[in-house]
Amino acid sequence: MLIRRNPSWALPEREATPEALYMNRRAVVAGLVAAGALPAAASTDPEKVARIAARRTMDAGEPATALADVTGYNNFYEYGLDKGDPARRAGTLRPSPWTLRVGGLVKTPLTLDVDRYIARAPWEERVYRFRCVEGWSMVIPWVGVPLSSLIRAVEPLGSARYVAFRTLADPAQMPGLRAPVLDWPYREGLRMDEAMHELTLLTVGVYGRRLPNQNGAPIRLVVPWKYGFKSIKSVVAIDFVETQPETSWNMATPREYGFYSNVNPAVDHPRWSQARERRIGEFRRRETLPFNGYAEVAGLYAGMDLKRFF
Ligand SMILES: Nc1nc2c(c(=O)[nH]1)N[C@H]1C(S)=C(S)[C@@H](COP(=O)(O)O)O[C@H]1N2
Ligand SMILES: [Mo]
Repeated sequence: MLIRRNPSWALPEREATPEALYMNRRAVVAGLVAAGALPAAASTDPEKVARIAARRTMDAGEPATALADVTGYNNFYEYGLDKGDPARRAGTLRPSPWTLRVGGLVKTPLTLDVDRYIARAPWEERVYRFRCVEGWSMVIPWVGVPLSSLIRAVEPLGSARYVAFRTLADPAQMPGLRAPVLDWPYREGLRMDEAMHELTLLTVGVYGRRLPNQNGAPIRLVVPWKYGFKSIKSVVAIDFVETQPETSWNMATPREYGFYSNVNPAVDHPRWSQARERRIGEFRRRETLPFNGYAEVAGLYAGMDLKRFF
């Protein structure tokens, strides 16, 4: 059992019970449902996806975005470029069975059967703010575990300085691969200390259920202080490497999308300001906060020029 510090974002123990209502439905209650005893996700309809027992460990301090928006307004270019395409088209993704390979510069490479992993891990519910580089944002109750737990299990070598992530690239399951919008497979990366940060979440669920396909079933990354495109979906490979890995958006438009892509209202996108954002469900735009409000990560970048390493 992990002994937890009490960082700013942690819930006091007395609030860790689900007083929260999601829309009109009750939050998932820890222990109510035996995770793993349920059928796997294979749906774009969030209501048809199996529940996961999770303990809420973190609250964003503001209401979650409506389920219909979280699962209906998506970026998942493997299914098209329109926000509604993933919900309409990702039914062809087969998230079960799913194998995630973790390797590279590690002592103990690992091949995960994701269904079994979901049945076994001590899942946490964390309500994070989520800011897309396009200027919209949401508040999303994810179900996941710190990626650090998986990293520790594979015992990275001292030479491992970055972590590279890769999405499935199967044209039979992903019609969008026919269009050369990005250099498929979708790839992302983090520096080792970013990957080890307690906020970096290896995510298998949303709103107390397994991820609907359009949200990156069956397993994805969520890095809440970075622009949304760093939160890579439907991951099949995680590799520990020595040098900064190539990442899809950076390869496509290096002037617009840096490797770090920390949310930063002071660094504009070349084609628009990043000073403000539209929270989906609200009308007025609100100010964007440095690191999306997760100031505790600032130490990761001490001494770095964040305009240069954008
Ligand atoms: N494989 C893959 N991962 C991806 C994307 C994508 O197109 N393909 N889009 C990214 C972008 S731009 C965003 S904003 C988030 C959206 O996540 P959501 O649909 O669950 O809100 O996924 C990110 N992960
Ligand atoms: Mo995004």
